[in-house]
Amino acid sequence: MGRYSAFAVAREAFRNHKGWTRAWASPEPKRKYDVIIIGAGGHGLATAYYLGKNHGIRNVAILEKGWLGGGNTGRNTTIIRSNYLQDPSAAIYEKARSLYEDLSQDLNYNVMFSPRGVMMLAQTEHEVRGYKRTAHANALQGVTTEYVDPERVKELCPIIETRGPRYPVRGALWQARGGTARHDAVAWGYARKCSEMGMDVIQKCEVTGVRSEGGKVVGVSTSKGDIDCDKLGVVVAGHSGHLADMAGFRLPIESVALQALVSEPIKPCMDVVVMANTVHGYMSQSDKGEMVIGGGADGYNNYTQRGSFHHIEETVRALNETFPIISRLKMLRQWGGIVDMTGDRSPILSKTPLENCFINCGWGTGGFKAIPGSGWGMAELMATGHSPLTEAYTLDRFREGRFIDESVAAGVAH
Ligand code: FAD
Ligand code: PYC
Repeated sequence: MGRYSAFAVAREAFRNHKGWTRAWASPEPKRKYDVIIIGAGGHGLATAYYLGKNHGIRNVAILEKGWLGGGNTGRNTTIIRSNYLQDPSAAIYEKARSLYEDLSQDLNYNVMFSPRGVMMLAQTEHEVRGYKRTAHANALQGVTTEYVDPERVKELCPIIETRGPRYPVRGALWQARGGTARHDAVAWGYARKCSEMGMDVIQKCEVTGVRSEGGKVVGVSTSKGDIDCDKLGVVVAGHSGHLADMAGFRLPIESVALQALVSEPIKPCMDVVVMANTVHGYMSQSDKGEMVIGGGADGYNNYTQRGSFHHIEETVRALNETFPIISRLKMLRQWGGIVDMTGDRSPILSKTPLENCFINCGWGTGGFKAIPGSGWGMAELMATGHSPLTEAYTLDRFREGRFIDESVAAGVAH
């Protein structure tokens, strides 16, 4: 699927409007559900959707303390790729990428998936070796990527200065079927489908406690009262530590702000996504013409869901050398989200010490791309107790030392 015109987007929004109403109206919670999912971000909503679609479990509530997609899902820079190194990562990220290809049709909602191609620049010898290695690993995993030389980089993205003084471009890892999608639409599309299946998407409903009996979850306390459930899915990204605390266990997660910014809109000048991980910067152009720009995660733990001036300077300065064209652009707005980082930069999709309580977190700086695959696997895990997609991502791996090291692929989080 290619890009959509503004008209097509407006028409789609109009058609979809009727379906939104129920989700936005936030029904009053019932007293008891088969499954409660905490967190109406992409991962929580996708989990609920595939519970209904793939496993016929529809007596489900998704509880959200704010609004639909108001967490990281609506704050990210929408890069979708599956060029990771380790086999379990390739499996879940490629499953997600392939589901994105047909997601608009599946949800009957235009998520504007745009497979425009993603390249990760190699600007040091270390990166050249790392990305060549990833390209070989991807070939074995059935993930289509290639290592390209600087001439091809320039062909794919003419605005790049490949001969930069400090970090010349030595090549890139290129994934032609990677790209972007509209982040809000992903949340809205899943929410509407959940709502159509009879699930309750309840906004402004903060979970304040997890209730258990005999080591087994029985429900949650919320700002709208107590609600019972047979199974609980905790899918709250940067707030995972708090929720785990309520459920009586600890997580190897650190919460950090990740910031991004957009420029004033300019004429189309870049139709691929570029990540420059050595200098900590990445950029793409939105359909409106804004340059969408991001850099590294904050260097200290915090829950500050906002942007900061020093970050603009750091990120834009880093990118200037590779993209001299941005040096005189005006920046329009900036923001931040709280990302949930694990030590090995891989997620956790797992049972927990509390029976029937499951957790999906640790996506850190890179979970938008994973939403459909994560939802698929998490739903299978919650419905059947096992999923091939999630089996490597247990909490136990941190105790047992079975890390899934993705610090190179995570890029902005390394
Ligand atoms: P969220 O969308 O944060 O959803 C969790 C929800 O839980 C929130 O809505 C929150 O309000 C709710 N919640 C929390 N506590 C409670 C409670 N007590 N009760 C009820 N609800 C609660 N990933 C990529 O793949 N590509 C990118 O280009 C990319 N860029 C990024 C850029 C930025 C600036 C940021 C911040 C992130 C980026 N990411 C990217 C990462 C990606 O956004 C996240 O990994 C992903 O969105 C996480 O989704 P989620 O559903 O787990 O979390
Ligand atoms: O995971 O591809 C990614 C990403 C890019 C920017 C932030 N995260």
